[in-house]
Amino acid sequence: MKIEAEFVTSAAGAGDFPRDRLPEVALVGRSNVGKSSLINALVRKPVARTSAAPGKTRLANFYRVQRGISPPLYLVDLPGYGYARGGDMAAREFNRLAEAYFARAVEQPIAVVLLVDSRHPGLESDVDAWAWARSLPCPSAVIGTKVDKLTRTLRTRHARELESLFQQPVPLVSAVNGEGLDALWKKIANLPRQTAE
Ligand SMILES: Nc1nc2c(ncn2[C@@H]2O[C@H](COP(=O)(O)OP(=O)(O)OP(=O)(O)O)[C@@H](O)[C@H]2O)c(=O)[nH]1
Ligand SMILES: [Mg+2]
Repeated sequence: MKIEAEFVTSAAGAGDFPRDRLPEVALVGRSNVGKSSLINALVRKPVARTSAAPGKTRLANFYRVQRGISPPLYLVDLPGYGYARGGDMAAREFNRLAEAYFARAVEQPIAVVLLVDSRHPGLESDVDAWAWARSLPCPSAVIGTKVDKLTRTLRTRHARELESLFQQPVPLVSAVNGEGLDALWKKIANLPRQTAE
């Protein structure tokens, strides 16, 4: 399947978001969980900057993506929450940007995808983030990253734990070996137009 992807803009606040009303899929999750890497894996091109050190993505970055004959959409890479070295400043910065970003959900289709590290199910910050995501007027989904790092036994155990925590199937994906990416595409392609539960 042919995938076209291009970086469009970095947004620091309300005035900077695209205005063309394309559906958007926003990736949120702790710093270092693999948001930028997942975008690169989904579009099979290194469009987003990644780093082994947390706190790499500091603005909302918009990538215009078209997969096969599906209508185009934006994948939106948001800064991570819980960026240790940035402390409270980074948390406030994330909140401010996220608030401005998701305020647009009343005007246009935005879906929120929460990424959690499949090695660490049930972190308090992830559970809090899920409650917050569910409170938005947006359809939402949760996925587990870095599944390539799990043994077979842990994969089964953590998949069950994640499903029970988030009360829905939690697809496990890897940006390193591509596992789960086709299924994820199917899940997110129509997500922005679905109604929030
Ligand atoms: N093994 C493995 N490593 C991954 C995977 N996805 C990301 N990583 C690694 O995790 C680290 C963080 O990845 P990023 O994509 O930069 O994480 P991020 O969520 O964008 O982080 P911030 O921008 O700081 O919020 C990098 O060292 C990646 O190589 C994966 O699926 N498997
Ligand atoms: Mg990033």
